[in-house]
Amino acid sequence: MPAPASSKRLRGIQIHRPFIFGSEAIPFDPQNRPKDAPPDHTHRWRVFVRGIPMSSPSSQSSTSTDISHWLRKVQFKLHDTYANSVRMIESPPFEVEETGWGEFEIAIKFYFAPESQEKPQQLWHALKLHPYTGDIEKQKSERSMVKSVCYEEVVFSEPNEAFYDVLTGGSGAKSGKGRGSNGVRTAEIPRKSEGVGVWSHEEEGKELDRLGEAVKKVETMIANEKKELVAMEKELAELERTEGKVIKKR
Ligand code: SLL
Repeated sequence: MPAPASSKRLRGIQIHRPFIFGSEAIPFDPQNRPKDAPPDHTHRWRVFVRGIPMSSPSSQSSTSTDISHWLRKVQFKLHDTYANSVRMIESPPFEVEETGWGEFEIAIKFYFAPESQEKPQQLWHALKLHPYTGDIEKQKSERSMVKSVCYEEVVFSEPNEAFYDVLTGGSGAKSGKGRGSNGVRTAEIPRKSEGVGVWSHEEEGKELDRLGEAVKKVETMIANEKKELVAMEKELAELERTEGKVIKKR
């Protein structure tokens, strides 16, 4: 018989666990509409809650860290125009796939592992079907996927002992992980990832490298845009000098 979960709260301890949530949507190809979709529907979309993506070096595919040891189930509340608008997803992947015609706010409710004795928490996601950033016309004409994804962290303040073991042990809590090399409890995430889907300092480092690269890329893009703007302003000034100022008609 399992030992009763300890409900003693661990004073002064806070544990953060990262995750991402959001949506992906793709317009139907008018030549090849899904047969089961109602005639007024225009897009296929998916809303999801996942662990942090980890790119695996051996393949192009990306897995995500396991969050199912602390996240027991997720409820997605869709717009009332949907049949059975409340969708409870009891196991990973925590996602709902649908077709539709309109954008709306989705309430996402997190139910934590029962050991936690934590109340459910809710957040909102605005489903995006239409491109809203970058080259909008190009994305429309290419019928590109529209993604809207946010990073978040859930903070467990003073978790009880049983939940602490679950949080720090990942999916292998029963095998006694979640303790430091000296066998003492630790709220730290592990240094290296043992196995797939485990968030670690190593993975965090890789994510920071990826973010650093992305920042560099954006900085280069901004610098190029600035250069282009200066050149255009110069050209405009030259035109104004030779042709006179443009007077806007009302
Ligand atoms: C809008 N306020 O006007 C929003 C409402 C509703 C979205 C969006 C289809 C549901 C169904 C659907 O896309 N609802 O017919 O099953 O944009």
